[in-house]
Amino acid sequence: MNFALKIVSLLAFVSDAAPSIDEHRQDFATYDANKDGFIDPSEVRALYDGIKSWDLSAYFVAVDANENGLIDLDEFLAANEKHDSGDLDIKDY
Ligand SMILES: [Ca+2]
Ligand SMILES: [Ca+2]
Repeated sequence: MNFALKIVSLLAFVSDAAPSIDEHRQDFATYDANKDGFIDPSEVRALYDGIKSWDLSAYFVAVDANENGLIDLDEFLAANEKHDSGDLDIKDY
């Protein structure tokens, strides 16, 4: 699986139709295992067992807009919005 496909699977579990904001909020809640309002690298790692460290880093570089090492709901929704419009700018490592 190449990196771009991994990002797609990280950003949307199923996306036959463009998911609604509510669905993205539910996805966020699923990712945020400890419900502290942020997705941290260990939570992504827990969901995607075996994800490579550099893929994980690249995901955070792409989504963590304020570079604090955590993904908040706004960042998650913004990334999903870009993803849904086919516009997410991620380098293909
Ligand atoms: Ca969390
Ligand atoms: Ca952040």
